[in-house]
Amino acid sequence: MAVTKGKFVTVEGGEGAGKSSNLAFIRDLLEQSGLEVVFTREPGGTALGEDIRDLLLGHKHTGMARDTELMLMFAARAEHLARIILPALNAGKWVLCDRFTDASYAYQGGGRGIDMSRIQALEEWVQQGLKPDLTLLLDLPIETGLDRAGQRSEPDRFEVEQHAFFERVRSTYLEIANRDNQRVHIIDAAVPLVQVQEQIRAIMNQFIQAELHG
Ligand code: Z5A
Repeated sequence: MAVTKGKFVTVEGGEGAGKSSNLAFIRDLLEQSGLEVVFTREPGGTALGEDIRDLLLGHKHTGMARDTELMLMFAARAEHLARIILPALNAGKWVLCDRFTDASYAYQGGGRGIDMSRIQALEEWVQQGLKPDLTLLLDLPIETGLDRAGQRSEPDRFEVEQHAFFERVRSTYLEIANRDNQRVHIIDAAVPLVQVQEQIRAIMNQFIQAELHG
């Protein structure tokens, strides 16, 4: 499964980090370089995955067991890989995904306290070696992110969590970035959008140049 042609780019971050605000910008950068981009998200990205997303983010199953939550994330991911991500990569397209498995480590591992080795076992089973080629982690203090997110619609099943949950999510993301610093780039997302996009542009241009021109 790990043999692919296109490149796999993911964007991660906590609440209100600005993923939605920056994904279109990243997509434009890729397309301006002449790349064919498949833009998708997790949980979701397929018809079945979007149904699972509704179960995960909605309030119908408040109190869902944490193992159920983790396995639903990976069930949606298995479908997403089989139907969207792998066919696109194998066809030479680039895939730009709003969240992926780092979020399972951050939210289900860090946030909910599931043993990381159990998440790793699912990752190996479902992904069989496939990992993103590049990940942008939009990082900012919890308070700033919650203030920004609070100005939007109804909170989902994750957004109603307590401050300590989001601190654990953030520190797990930062641990991943420090451990896997070739793949994961930390973006300071607390600054104005134009400055966030300057950081993103620098990393994306360097990555695209390296991939296209060696
Ligand atoms: N999840 C999980 O637990 N495990 C997994 O494996 C996966 C996911 C894959 C999916 O939600 C949820 O699933 C997520 C983790 C969990 N938890 N939650 N919640 P999502 O990713 O779809 O939703 P989200 O995290 O809430 O992201 P979002 O809705 O896309 O928000 P955002 O991207 O973080 O922020 P935004 O909408 O771009 O910006 C928020 C506001 O801030 C907005 O008004 C912007 O105009 C403003 N903004 C953005 N940037 C700036 C700057 N730089 N300055 C000032 N204001 C700004």
